[in-house]
Amino acid sequence: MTRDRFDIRPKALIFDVDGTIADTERDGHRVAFNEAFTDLGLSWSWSEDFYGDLLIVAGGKERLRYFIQWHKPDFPAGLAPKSETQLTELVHRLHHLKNSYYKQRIRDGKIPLRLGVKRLIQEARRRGIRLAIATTSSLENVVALLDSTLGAGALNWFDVIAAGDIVPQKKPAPDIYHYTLAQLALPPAPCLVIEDTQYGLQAATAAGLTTVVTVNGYTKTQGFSSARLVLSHLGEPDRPFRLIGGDAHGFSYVNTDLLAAIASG
Ligand code: XBP
Repeated sequence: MTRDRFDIRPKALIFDVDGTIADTERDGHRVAFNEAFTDLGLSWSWSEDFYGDLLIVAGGKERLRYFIQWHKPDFPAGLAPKSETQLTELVHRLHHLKNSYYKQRIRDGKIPLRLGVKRLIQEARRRGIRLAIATTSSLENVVALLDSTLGAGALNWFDVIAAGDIVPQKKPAPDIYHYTLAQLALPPAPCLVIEDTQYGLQAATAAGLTTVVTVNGYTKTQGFSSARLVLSHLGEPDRPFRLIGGDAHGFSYVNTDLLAAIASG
């Protein structure tokens, strides 16, 4: 497939973070939450499978609050919150601790980028496609991940890093994508999104964006009917993706030519 066949190059590529750029949910946030629980003397431990169930709630603080309110875990004497204010304080304390452990894991190199992510980001830069991030995750975590996986200075490759509590409603609400488009000063049509979850796809689609989904262990059974393309991962020249849905235009890994083909409709 040659480049000249598709002349509409996307103007911006917007990446989700958790599960899309790296498997941060299973290997990062989950493990770090467990470390935070132990630190505070809580006997709670989230298994890989159970964490998958908790992912029904987007946002680390929101997920933790949901767990405490709905799963009613045991508390050691004196630590059980007695009011909404105390619950909020506990959630913030645990989340803060979790983020410290999470960033340490990132700095220790325990969470690599997913296949093809670095190559695609570098190629997009060379071809003048603008880069952005749109995530539910906290800004500090995103910064740590980009810094340690792409190298110091990589933050500057991204025109927009839209993260966490910057918008009123997290995914599946489209707020974070509306915000990202406003910051890019672009309409949705010339932009493409890479996502990994149904919530992320819902958010991007509601903002009018065309989306490629790369599934992971937690999301492979979710429905992605509004995605343009559904893949096992972005792939590499010697490690083709598995096509799950959509038209891959004969490509075996995602590069800017495939993105141009998608942007051309
Ligand atoms: C990511 C999330 C986040 C992370 C942790 O969603 O749901 O909650 O699990 O984030 P997405 P915190 O990939 O769709 O952006 O930094 O809030 O703990």
